[in-house]
Amino acid sequence: MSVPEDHPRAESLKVREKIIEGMHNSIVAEAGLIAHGRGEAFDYIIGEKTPDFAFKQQEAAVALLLLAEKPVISVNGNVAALCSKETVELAELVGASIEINLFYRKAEREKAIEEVLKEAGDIEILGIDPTYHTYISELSHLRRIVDKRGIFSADVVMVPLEDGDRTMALRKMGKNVISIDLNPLSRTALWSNITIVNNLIRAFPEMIEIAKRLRGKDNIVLKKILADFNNFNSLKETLSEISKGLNKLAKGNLKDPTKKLK
Ligand code: PTJ
Repeated sequence: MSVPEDHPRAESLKVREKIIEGMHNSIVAEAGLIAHGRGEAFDYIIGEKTPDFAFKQQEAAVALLLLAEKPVISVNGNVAALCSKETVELAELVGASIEINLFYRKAEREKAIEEVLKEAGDIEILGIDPTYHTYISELSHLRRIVDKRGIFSADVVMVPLEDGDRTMALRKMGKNVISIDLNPLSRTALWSNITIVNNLIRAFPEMIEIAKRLRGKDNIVLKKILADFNNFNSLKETLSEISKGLNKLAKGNLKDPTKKLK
């Protein structure tokens, strides 16, 4: 469907269309539509723009990616449909590998996601060649299949838009996990080393700009950014800022649009 430009929620509808198109092209799982809707609800609450707390989370995440010896960005259907170009650009800037890792794993989806990533840039895509498959023993579902050259041997794994048990398993394997999740209360959010509470459609381009700024910096500068960051405190700050915003609305900032009718 083409979205009317004068629709008050045109931008949000365009993103929805990308997800729906992704589902028809086998990139997005059916459940990915539900996940997207959950994300939309949280995004509404943070005002559909990047809050200050998310800028700090994004900066810490980029510092960790730049300091990593073997960073990997894990891609699923929603990420591929919304941010394939940005995923490739960020990976190139921070020297990360890209690995496809799906909950609803099907060869057809892997192929479609690989194609869209390859269109975005000439980069090797891990996770789909069975020669290199190994398993995360803690997991019983299909996300357990990982690439020996990628997630399995990585020191830092970025998991935008994730279901929580893999994050827990990766942490138990000693890996550092960066997640992007609009729900600050999810298991993914609570178990990550760095949780970015932002929409990935804003987080990725902003992280690209941060990576360009931090790339040439000394490791001491990057380590200082990380030392100043604590994920649990950051999540508490996130919840506090969200509550403050809602309280302000409740106490008078919410404008009654129907007043125009009187
Ligand atoms: O592509 P697959 O097969 O790997 O399947 C992926 C899905 C999305 C189906 C799977 O990972 C899943 O079920 O995820 P959940 O458990 O629904 O979690 C998704 C989380 O991402 C929720 O907390 C949402 O609030 C959040 N979310 C959704 N859209 C966005 C988002 N966070 C950031 N940006 C978004 N655009």
